[in-house]
Amino acid sequence: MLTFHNPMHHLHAPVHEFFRGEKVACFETPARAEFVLAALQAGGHELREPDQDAASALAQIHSERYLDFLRTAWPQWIALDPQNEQRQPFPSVWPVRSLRSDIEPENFVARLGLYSMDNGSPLASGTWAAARAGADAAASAAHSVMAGARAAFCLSRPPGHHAGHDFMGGYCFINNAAIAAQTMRNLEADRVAVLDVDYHHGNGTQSIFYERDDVFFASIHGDPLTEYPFYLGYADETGVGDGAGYNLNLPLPAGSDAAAWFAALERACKAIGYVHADALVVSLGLDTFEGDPISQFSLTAGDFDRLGARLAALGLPTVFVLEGGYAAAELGDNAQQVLHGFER
Ligand code: SP5
Ligand code: ZN
Repeated sequence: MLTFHNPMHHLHAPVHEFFRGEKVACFETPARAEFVLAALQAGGHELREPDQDAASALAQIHSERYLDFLRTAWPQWIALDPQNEQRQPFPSVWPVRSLRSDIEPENFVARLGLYSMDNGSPLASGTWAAARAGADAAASAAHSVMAGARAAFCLSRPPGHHAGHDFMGGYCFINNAAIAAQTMRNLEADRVAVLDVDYHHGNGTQSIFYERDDVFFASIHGDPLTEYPFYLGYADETGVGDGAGYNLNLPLPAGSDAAAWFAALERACKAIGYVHADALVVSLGLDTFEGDPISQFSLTAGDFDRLGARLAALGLPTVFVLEGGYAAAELGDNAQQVLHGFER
């Protein structure tokens, strides 16, 4: 499968995050993409660097002030103290209910809170460069499919599906799947379906398209009552306004088996048929894998092949966008299985 890989991804390399008050090593690492790149290279897939500029789709998906913040965040952090080069900024205060989110405070850490949904998405010196190049990779994959390729894979990190119109979160900064869907809309596609199979609900993608009927969003994920992102992803979220009926959440209890997962996939695929989508974006999180260190579904390599085959049967021009998946050493094989199943 034609694969657009992000040559800048390694510039986003934060060292630690927090878990239960302890500093732990980051789960979302450059090695993840390197394992996938090696597996696809070995599998004979055609690898290319991005050849499209995502600027126009970026301006449609994210707010200008959020993008300005993201682009300038690291220099502002260093300006506070040159020693910050060795430190990672984390937000410590958020504009929750009753506080004002229309104010842009001067304090950097306060602004970081304004633009973050959690304290689990550390910034690094090259976060903007890596995420911005990832948007180009997503736009490039979308362009290639609209120009006639059967499918394309956007091999990039950091991932994107938790990032909303004006916030980062869940290791995500720019919503690559939304960039791909918007790029397809800007070309020939009248309605794009985004199918999110990451273990975690794609709250950012859902919220970006929630009032739109030209992008249908469906997600299969761990029940947010117990799983991140907790505050979105419930079955009663079906869209509003023009978007009413164009959002489908299929939460499954943590620990659900492959049979339950594929039953949900069948429902999502049926819905994609009902809405007459003419193009598909797959938010391909591989953290549904049985060996994933932070997730609790139990798909195997063989199940990923089956997933790819089922998606191919939809018969739509398809862009795959890499999202999560933290069993790094197995990530390449699992991605390769999806593409193999799709192309079988
Ligand atoms: C793109 C994506 O998959 N983002 C996931 C963000 C999850 N953030 C919460 C991580 C919590 C880590 N919990 C560690 C549990 C170890 N037993
Ligand atoms: Zn995930």
